[in-house]
Amino acid sequence: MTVKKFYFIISILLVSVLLVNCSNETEQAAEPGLLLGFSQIGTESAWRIGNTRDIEEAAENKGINLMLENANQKQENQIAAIRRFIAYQVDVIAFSPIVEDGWDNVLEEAKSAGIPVILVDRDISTEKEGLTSCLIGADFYKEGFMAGEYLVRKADSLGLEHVNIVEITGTTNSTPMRQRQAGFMDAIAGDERMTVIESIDGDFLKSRGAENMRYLLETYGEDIDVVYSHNDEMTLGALPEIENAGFVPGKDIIIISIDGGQEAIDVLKKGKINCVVECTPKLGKILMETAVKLKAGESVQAVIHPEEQIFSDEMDTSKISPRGY
Ligand code: GZL
Repeated sequence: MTVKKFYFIISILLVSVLLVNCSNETEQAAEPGLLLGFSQIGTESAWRIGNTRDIEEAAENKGINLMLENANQKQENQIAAIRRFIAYQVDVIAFSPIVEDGWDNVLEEAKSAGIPVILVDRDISTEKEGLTSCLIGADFYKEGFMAGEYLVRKADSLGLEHVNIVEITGTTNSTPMRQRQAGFMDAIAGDERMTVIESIDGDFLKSRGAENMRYLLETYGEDIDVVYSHNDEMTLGALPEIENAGFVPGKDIIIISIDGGQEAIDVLKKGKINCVVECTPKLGKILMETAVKLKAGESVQAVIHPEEQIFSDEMDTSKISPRGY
């Protein structure tokens, strides 16, 4: 074999190895990104807006194609969106159910289409097995329990003998409403000083928080010792009503709230709210990681709860770092 022929054969071999590598790389690059359909409840609160933003950022960071639909607080819009995701044959469906009931039919359709479903933030109530793969969201019962435990400590520190509580709840039949109420009631159950004089649905909305607080002040006036509000929006709606009625929130009336958004934390720092239980909206990263695992056919945890804390007038609130929502 001449030297010339030897080098020719070597160069052919080198070029073919390079071509094989390139084709593998293009196959890897051509691997289609995951398509995730997400039905979001709406834009009812700073928490919800922060949650949407976090999910969008996490999808972008992970290279996941996100089809996000806003249901404007209507369950029928969420059901229609899930049906569109099925028709579009997305890889994974995720949604935050505005209420717990009424999902069986559409989730049976997703199951029949072989599309895994992730619950984000809130849960569903169903007798059927295997409709969803995972719930990623807060332990709302624990949030309510922490709020109740704070009130017991506050009553002790103030030497209160009777504590009249009004509760402004979130959307009736939603998971956060049901469990924040259950946790709070369980935490105060053994304490004879505590009386819940009325619970009223504020639907997590600022306007309803104000409206409900006006009614409660007109009805019970100075008999109100505590407002337990299921989210910051309703709390922020209630505060001006309390002041308009001549009471000092945080002093004349103990104010307990949940979410932990920046606006409520700023009011906590001014002493007009006494306690804010954190409910983080930052679920995007774990959602994307879970969606990738499900698309790959891997098993995932059935329930994933983020770590959460409590902010209150028991601590140096000046040290609370920026909240990001
Ligand atoms: C809680 C979430 C609730 C927030 C509200 O995870 O479902 O819905 O507490 C939001 O602010 O409207």
